[in-house]
Amino acid sequence: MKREVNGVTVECLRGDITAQADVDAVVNAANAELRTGGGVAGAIHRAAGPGLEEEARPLAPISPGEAVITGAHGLSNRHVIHALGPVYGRDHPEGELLADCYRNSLALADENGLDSVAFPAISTGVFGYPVEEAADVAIRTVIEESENLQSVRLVRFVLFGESDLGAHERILRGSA
Ligand code: AR6
Repeated sequence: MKREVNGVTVECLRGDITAQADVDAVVNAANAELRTGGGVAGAIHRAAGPGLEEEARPLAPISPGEAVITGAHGLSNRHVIHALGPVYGRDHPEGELLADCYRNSLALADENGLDSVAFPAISTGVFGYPVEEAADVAIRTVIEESENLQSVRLVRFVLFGESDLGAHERILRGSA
């Protein structure tokens, strides 16, 4: 489903973050060291090839809530934005740190003149953030930031599972 907010299309779909060839940047649910990991990070690094880690490593370490931008190497996008989500129950305040991931990633996309950016559900895998809570933070933050964006016109949430998609759609539908 899609909604337009302040001239920005916000959409949720089920899919693989490495198969979003029509967006300028994909966001990586990164680790602090910006190394290949599991989940989203593993999939992005595998698809991008070793050049991604070579470019990203000198930018590490990053802290929870922080984001950095690199080229996309073997991926069919222009950039990868690497954001470190909070570990649920460990990094506090987790809602604020998760919102920072979305804010900082959108700011980087906008500063780089990008039109479109795709996010996975940051922190909801290995980092243990309950998906309904994370979806609420993610969608609320994107909607809040939409009025500040100059260049970004499409924000896509790419959800791996049907129930994750459902959680995001419910919140997007219900948001003002
Ligand atoms: N496309 C879209 N979503 C995916 C994909 C994919 N290819 N693969 C997994 N997901 P996670 P985190 C979903 O664990 O919680 C890594 O090892 C997944 O089902 O990738 O922020 C890093 O190296 C879940 O809903 O990210 C870090 O150490 C969501 O994406 C750590 O895990 C995020 O899952 C980051 O943990």
